[in-house]
Amino acid sequence: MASPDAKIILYTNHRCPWAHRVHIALEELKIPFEEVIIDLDTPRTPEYLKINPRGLVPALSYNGEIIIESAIVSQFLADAYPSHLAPPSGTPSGALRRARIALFADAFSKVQSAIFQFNRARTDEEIASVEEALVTSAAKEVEPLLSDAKPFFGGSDKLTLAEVLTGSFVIRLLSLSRAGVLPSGLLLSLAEKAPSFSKWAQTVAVHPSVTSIYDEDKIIQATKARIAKLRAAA
Ligand SMILES: N[C@@H](CCC(=O)N[C@@H](CS)C(=O)NCC(=O)O)C(=O)O
Repeated sequence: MASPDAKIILYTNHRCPWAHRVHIALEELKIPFEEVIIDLDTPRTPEYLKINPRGLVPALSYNGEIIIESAIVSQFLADAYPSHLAPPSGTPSGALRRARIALFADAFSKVQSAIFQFNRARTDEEIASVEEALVTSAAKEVEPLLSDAKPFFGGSDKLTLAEVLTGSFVIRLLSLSRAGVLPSGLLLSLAEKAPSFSKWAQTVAVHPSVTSIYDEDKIIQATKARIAKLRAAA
């Protein structure tokens, strides 16, 4: 178990869904941390590039040791602070559950990439094809893995590492669809073709650790602006 007195600094930006993963983990684990907001609208400073040479957020400093990449940071926190998020991997059953969570995150990544493809779709046909790809991935890849969700992954009554890794994308999927930034029929198609996914997503999107740093209005405006810019440039 990590020291409760560990000094944790999270380099983040609240509009970033990857950084949002780490916020969910820290919130679930109730770990105190210092937050440093990195301005993503200007080039990274040499100081920040020393912390993360990739220039991306998030980065986490744990007693001065830097960890980068949101999935790795989330996994590190789940390992260092044993909790309801994931069992220790040192037993066969713990290792198996970890493997199930890793597969879930892998399956979800197909839905995740479709969410981003909407940004680049310009014509109605392109939008419809991305929508179909998203619903198909949710129905074929993710739905079977959520058949025992209760309401969270693997029958858990508490949020797990599976939701830490996916919650920031789930909340965007739901809120951007409701705001009409993503196709408004998307949620209905998901409810019809991927009912377990749809029910799980609605629970995840209102969970306090998932909503805690999510500024819906700002994300909607920023996403609209980004789509308009990409389409104008295309
Ligand atoms: N694979 C990285 C992706 C992180 C990422 O792409 N972060 C974006 C913000 S959402 C970033 O820092 N972009 C730098 C920039 O926009 O210049 C992770 O999971 O941590």
